[in-house]
Amino acid sequence: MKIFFTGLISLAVYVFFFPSHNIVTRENVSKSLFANDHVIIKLKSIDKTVIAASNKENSSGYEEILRNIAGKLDIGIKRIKKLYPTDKVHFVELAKKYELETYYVLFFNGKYDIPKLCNKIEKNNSVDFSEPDFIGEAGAESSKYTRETMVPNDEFYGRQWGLHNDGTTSTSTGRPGKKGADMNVEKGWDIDKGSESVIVALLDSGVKLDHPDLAGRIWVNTKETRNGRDDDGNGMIDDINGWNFAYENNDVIDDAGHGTNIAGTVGAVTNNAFGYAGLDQRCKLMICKDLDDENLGQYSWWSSALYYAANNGAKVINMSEGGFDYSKTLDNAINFAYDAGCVIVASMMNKNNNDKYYPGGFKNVIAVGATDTDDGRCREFTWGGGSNWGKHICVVAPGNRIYGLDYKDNDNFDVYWSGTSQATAYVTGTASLLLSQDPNRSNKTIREIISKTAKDQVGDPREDTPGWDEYYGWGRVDLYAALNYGNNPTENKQDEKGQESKDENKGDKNLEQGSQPAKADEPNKPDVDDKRAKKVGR
Ligand SMILES: [Ca+2]
Ligand SMILES: [Ca+2]
Ligand SMILES: [Ca+2]
Ligand SMILES: [Ca+2]
Repeated sequence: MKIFFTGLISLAVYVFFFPSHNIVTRENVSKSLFANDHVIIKLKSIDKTVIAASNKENSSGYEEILRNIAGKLDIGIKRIKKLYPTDKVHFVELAKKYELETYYVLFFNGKYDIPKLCNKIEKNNSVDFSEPDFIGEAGAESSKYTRETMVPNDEFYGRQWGLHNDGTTSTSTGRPGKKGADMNVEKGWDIDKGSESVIVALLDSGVKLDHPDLAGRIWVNTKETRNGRDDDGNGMIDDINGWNFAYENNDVIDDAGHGTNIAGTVGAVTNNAFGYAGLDQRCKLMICKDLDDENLGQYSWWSSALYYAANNGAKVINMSEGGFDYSKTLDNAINFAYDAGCVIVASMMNKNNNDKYYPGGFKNVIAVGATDTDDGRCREFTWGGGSNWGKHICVVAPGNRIYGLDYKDNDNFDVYWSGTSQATAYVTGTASLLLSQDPNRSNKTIREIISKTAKDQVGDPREDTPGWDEYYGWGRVDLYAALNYGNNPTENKQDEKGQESKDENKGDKNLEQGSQPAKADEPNKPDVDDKRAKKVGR
């Protein structure tokens, strides 16, 4: 018999009580979610000559402006936080271009109508804009699974249908799996297994740093030592393996589980007769914890994590997370990281509809949907939901029932997660392998190769029409084809055909849906107490 423990994120939790981050919801009005004890304020850049004459640091000048604004509006300031702690070493000019030093988070005492407050703040002449600190969530949910008949041995690779699909795993809706409906990795690994010089940033819930199946895979900031000082001048103190943006410290241990599954999917130690195989066998994983212990994340955390990842050498940024709200702040942070050369991969999210989620909805992001074991769009994950679609989708990849590493127990391998999160991790691994093969490839080139070599018309022909379509994007990613790019004369032909389809921007289709959006919003969190016990920070 199967035993499921679900980690469903509950809207009821947001509504009734959320002690650590003061979350409110306006679910009955829209789907916006934002923090209610602070707002983001983007100030106008101060004239540098004025600053010089007044003999003040820029930051104290900005803080003075913020205090004036708060004073006029009678807001009691609790704390002023720079959204982007100044990195004095990396991409200094680019940071100026994007005016990152003018972004602040203003924490206040008392309760306010946040959108109204932002409007009032925006009326001040010194302010470019003010917006709520929106909240998104991880793009997957977990289940635990006890197998009924198969006798497990110590080789779990057979469960990883996304890497090698033998057709024995059925879809969530009971359709048979399809042999070969996978990332085509075994042939891909003959071409390239990865490179230690490629850094992949995981913007997620953290990672189980001591997991033996991640040994040697975690990025180490060699310019930093544990001494209470910011040795490398990147704005963060003792950031050895990354940074915890959710709790503002250097402890990047996973307290929610999502991040450890993603880390293993991208980069579990392969071929060590233990646990699972990672798609990229050598890249280094930079841990940017930007989801809290409930797998929720504020956009301010995501934005400063993007800044950190880009500054500290990440070439690929995995964002298996998404929020419903558009944000200028997050948009700007994405563009900064993209201009810094990063490939940014993010989830379409899991509502089985065409709602647009961010950062997946931004132009400079590779937005990834999920397929099931039959190569069809996942219309129902193991826990419900389904892979979103829309005009911004780039590609799809396996994302249902993705077994991986557990964040609590190094010897437990009976955990799988399902969602566009896992599909995102597979595309991230593809991108990092393409960079291993040729480190000079730009983010634009990486996107092109992944798009052009994706397998078209693998799913339901009513959705997966020839060329790009809004359900599968360019198709299901194929690692071998990607690494073999340039050696296959049929690739360009497919691309031309697909580009035409994309430009047409298909209208609505009257498609029969395989499943209804499932009850992802119902509270069901049996292990909450354990999570509370492990909570870090504040
Ligand atoms: Ca540092
Ligand atoms: Ca230090
Ligand atoms: Ca392994
Ligand atoms: Ca298609």
